[in-house]
Amino acid sequence: MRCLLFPFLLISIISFSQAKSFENPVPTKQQLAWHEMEFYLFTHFGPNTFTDKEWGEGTEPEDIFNPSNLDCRQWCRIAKAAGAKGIIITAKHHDGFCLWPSKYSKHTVRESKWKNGKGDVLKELSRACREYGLKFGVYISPWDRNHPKYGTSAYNDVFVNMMKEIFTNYGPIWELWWDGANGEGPNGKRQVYDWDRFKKTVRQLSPNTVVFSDVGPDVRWCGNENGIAGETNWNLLDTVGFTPGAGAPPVDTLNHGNLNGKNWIPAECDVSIRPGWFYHREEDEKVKTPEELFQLYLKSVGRGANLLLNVPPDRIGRINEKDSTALVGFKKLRDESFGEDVAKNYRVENMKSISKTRPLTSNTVIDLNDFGYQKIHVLFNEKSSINCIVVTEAIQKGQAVKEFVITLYNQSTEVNKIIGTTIGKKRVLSFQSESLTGFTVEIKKSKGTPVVSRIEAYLIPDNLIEK
Ligand code: FUL
Repeated sequence: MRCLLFPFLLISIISFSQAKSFENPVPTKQQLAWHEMEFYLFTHFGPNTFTDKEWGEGTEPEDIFNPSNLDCRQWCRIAKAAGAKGIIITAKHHDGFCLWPSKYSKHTVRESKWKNGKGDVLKELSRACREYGLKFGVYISPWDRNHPKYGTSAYNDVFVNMMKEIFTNYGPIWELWWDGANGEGPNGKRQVYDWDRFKKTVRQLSPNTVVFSDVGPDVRWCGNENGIAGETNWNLLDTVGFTPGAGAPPVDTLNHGNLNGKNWIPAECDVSIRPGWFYHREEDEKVKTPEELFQLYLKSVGRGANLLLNVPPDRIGRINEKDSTALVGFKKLRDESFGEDVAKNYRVENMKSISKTRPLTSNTVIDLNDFGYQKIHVLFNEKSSINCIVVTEAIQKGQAVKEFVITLYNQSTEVNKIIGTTIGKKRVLSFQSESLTGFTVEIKKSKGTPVVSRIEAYLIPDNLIEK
């Protein structure tokens, strides 16, 4: 971060608007905590790591899974160094191989050579996450290309029992990831998944777990695997008549959410640091750069979604140094960019009644309704260069902002206007750097009363401006 003086900022609220009543879904306390996670790692690991496949057939001999020196603590050290707040692992991918010795399958670590069949990746990773203060999450694929019962109703019992094992033996599980893929099993049949039963099982066993699928119930897929949320991103989704997988809403809907959606189901952006989800040595030179990861951060977290970044361990069972170097570089760019909030000392002031002046800290909410105004004026007491503004809505009260305009000023001259739609958990806007005396944030359209909880301003390296 370039060194900046801390200008004294004054915010005055200068235009009036009326609150309207409207249907207003709000996040659960588990979802609110999930929003705070922002960025965490995904780990694809299993037989595919050793066969160089992306989708195993389910017929691979168990012995193929044999990491020579699995080190889940190394994964956690790297996650910490990257500023990631958790790790979600593929406990079972589509090939059906279980990274824990499940009683409900004969295709598991127990049948492999690894540690003479005594190994348990979920045990090692859940412990390491606890040790390093990371949240632990599990991906368990309903599609199973190995299980003999797949394609019959008995398989739904198997899936429920596997989830029971996971919650009982490796909890707390912070996020559970249900992939929507529903291909054929070994008997050529597709499974009819009992999603309601699966959901009830999780709620019963672990009410604090947030469940991801294309359509929630708690977190939705963002509609692509490139890590990019819609610029307009509602945390709301209508789910009646939809199911995960082929029965999901169109990807465009998942990407943007539904403006008037009935349920709070925010978007999570999954993407791999490499071209594939699993480790392939020939992709060692194709690891995303810190700058590319920063762009993804702007297009996911910067649009109010969470970023789930896949970093696959290799055949040793460790994260390759190409990936860890990129991750540490990514963290450095975030620290340099967002280290010093130029706007951190600003005050909210109602021009009509000076008695409403109050300092704005991270815990302060600017309830625009308190003031009866929807335009916030940030005045610098001396000219400052900025190229990035971060606005936050108080989502615990719901999501309201439909359209806003930021106007940059040099004295009374308008320098630039930035028009945006939704804000949500966080909206990061970057632009050509300008020397300014202030800016306004004006809420143009909203569903009911918008509540802005934070405004920050930064000077980030020029090459990091959103492309
Ligand atoms: C997809 C799967 O088919 C991929 O293998 C990968 O796990 C990705 C995260 O989800 O649907």
